[in-house]
Amino acid sequence: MSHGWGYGPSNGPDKWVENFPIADGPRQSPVNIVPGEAQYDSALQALSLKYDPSTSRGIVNSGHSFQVDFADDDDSSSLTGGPISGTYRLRQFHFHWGGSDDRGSEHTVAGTKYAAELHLVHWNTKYPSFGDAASQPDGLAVVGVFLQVGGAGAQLQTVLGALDAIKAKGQQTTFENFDPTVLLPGSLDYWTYDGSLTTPPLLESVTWIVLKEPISVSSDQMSKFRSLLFTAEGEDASCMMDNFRPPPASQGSQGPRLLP
Ligand code: SG7
Ligand code: ZN
Repeated sequence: MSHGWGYGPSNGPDKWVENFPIADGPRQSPVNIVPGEAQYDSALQALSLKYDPSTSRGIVNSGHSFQVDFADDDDSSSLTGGPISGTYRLRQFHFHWGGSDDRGSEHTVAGTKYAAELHLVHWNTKYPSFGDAASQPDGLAVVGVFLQVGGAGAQLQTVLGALDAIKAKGQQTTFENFDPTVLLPGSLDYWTYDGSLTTPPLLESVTWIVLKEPISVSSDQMSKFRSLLFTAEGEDASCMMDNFRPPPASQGSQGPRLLP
């Protein structure tokens, strides 16, 4: 993995352990969620997501995905309730997707892969900054939303419309007045477990909150995701796709606790 991590045969998920030994750690993500094995926890609260559109700032091609960044200097876009204590601020959202519609999500549900997965990344305000929180066991909370191929998602189109301006790695543009609430499904029912970042450095700092209900995306919209490039301007173009870490092939009996 001499040229940095990625999603190819020489630097992809199977190789990450060489530079990031925590890849074999006890609370790694993603996982295959087996609904029948999840345990109901009556103590869990409803999720409360309150987002202020005035906090959206910009959209950037990171070379691994693209993300929409938010101002996080106050609590105006934040997550409370659900499995977490205190307040977690929205930092960014991004997606993972496949090279075809039959794969792309990181979490799977009873082995089922979705075409893509949206991640809304929040950090615990008991720490001074996102950077400090990212290495704490209760530092981050990521809400995962599956994208299922069907009718076009009208709200998703606002995001996809910005991608022409950030085709290459490192490109960015402003993305203002966007409320990510519009990307959520009707029901906020969720599964939760303690896990990790799904990319290097794979830090075991994430409370995962995976929504049960998927949102809809058309096959045409999925093609738009794949028009992005992993590569910078001037390099040999490589289309951004299959930028997901799959769950482990077999999940040991020490697997995560899943709660509905
Ligand atoms: C994506 O997923 C990016 C990363 C993110 C990573 O590659 O959005 O964000 C940045 C700033 O590069 O890493 C620390 C972090 O948020 C992993 O996030 S994930 O576990 O939710 N998939
Ligand atoms: Zn992610």
